[in-house]
Amino acid sequence: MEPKADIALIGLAVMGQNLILNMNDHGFTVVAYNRTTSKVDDFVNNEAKGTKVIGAHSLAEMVALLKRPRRVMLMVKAGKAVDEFIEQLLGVLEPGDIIIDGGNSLFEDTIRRTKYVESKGLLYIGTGVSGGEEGARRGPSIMPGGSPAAWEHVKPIFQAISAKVGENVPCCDWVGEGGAGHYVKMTHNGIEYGDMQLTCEAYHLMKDGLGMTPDEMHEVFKEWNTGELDSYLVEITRDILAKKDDDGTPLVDKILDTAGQKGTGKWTVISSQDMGIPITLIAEAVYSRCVSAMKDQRVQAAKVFKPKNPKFSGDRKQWVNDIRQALYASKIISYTQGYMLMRAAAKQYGWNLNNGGIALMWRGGCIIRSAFLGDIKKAFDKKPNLDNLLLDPFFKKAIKGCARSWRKVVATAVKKGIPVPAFSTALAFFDGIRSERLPANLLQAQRDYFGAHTYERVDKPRGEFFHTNWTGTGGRVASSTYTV
Ligand code: 2AM
Repeated sequence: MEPKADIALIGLAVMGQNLILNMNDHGFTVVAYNRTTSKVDDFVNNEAKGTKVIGAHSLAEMVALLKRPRRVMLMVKAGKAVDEFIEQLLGVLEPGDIIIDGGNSLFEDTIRRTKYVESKGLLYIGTGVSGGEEGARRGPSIMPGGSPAAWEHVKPIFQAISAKVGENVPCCDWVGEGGAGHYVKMTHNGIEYGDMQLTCEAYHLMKDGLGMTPDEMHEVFKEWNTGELDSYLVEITRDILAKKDDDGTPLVDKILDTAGQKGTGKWTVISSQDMGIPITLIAEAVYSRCVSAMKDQRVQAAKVFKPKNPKFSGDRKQWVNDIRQALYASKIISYTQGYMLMRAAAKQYGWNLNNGGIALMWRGGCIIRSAFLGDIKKAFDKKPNLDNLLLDPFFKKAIKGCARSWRKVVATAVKKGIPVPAFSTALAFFDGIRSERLPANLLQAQRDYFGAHTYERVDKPRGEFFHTNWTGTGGRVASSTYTV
């Protein structure tokens, strides 16, 4: 039989199934395969009934159905399963064929796999796919990286099935070489942690500081969703706050306040530590989930240290406006930090990152989709290698406009004892990054004092290192300098 299928997809869990149906909707012929082959029949006879989807019961059968170069996409559990399938596929595919991993793989695995698959003469793509089940079915954000030569072969399929913004612009573009796609997806998840924490802090301030009800806060988020905070997360927060339990009371009040996490936020923070990049807001968001999980300890400590009066005084409408601006300013800081991280990773791993394209890929389809990302895209369109998002004229003006409210909200929350780790770390970062001189001169002196780590001087060229015998009793030998 003449090979007629455009792509094969392995892994028939819900994301895989939905991507197949999405591809089918866009006119592509897809071969479906799964380790447990009974799921192939289940899928073809149920969800995929009446479509052009072809079920395969072995990898050999699957490969024989594919047009060249063959495109095989894995949507299996991250980790061992991906390596095992790559090994099996190398046995049935040919040079020039393309293996795509669309799972939530760690970028370091993707770097390794790209090199390995390329060493066998095939091409590899590791791609982030964001948007959950619904996104996969109707249009996800897709962030592919790997072997650049593979892009032209998957581009028509990926861009057809991806989310669209504006005048049919796909939320999918080439991200960069090696593990770039999965790195950008990981950073997306980290930023998602940050955005969620920021909305939670705004909610906390309104709830405890202003004594607002979920219905009142529903109205606030509804209004916020029409302005510069227009985003999927603000939209779902609006809807969550309106949802009633069976007894007619707000469901949100009945939900236990301990957050879970799957690990991609943690990966982002670990990578930032390796790279020496301060993504303080994402780190606080990850740690805030950890604090939330310490419910028993919190209950104990609350008995001893309960704040006396968390209520803010003054005009409630004005406060809500101040909180909105504090949230917006903090969000700008979070994305500034996220882009700093991706920039450092690109340098470290030799990726030619498509900065504006990343904003566009996140603009629709994924959890952090927002109008705000349109403004980030514009900033990178103007200056593709923008060092620091804060220095873009639009964001410079936005931050300056929010500064007063931002400080007022953080200062009052601190005074009243309402925790705002993300709002306040964002402000601390802002004050740090705009300080021409920080107290690290003293820190260097301390390091030199106890460890002979040396220091540079303001009155000498950079790169010249000095050591002082601070006590008159130490030796003249300095330890070697290093930077993280
Ligand atoms: P299964 O249906 O045979 O379990 C999500 O779990 C998807 O990943 C499923 O399609 C599942 O296949 C697949 N998967 C998980 N672990 C796997 C492994 N070790 N080898 C092959 N496929 C695996």
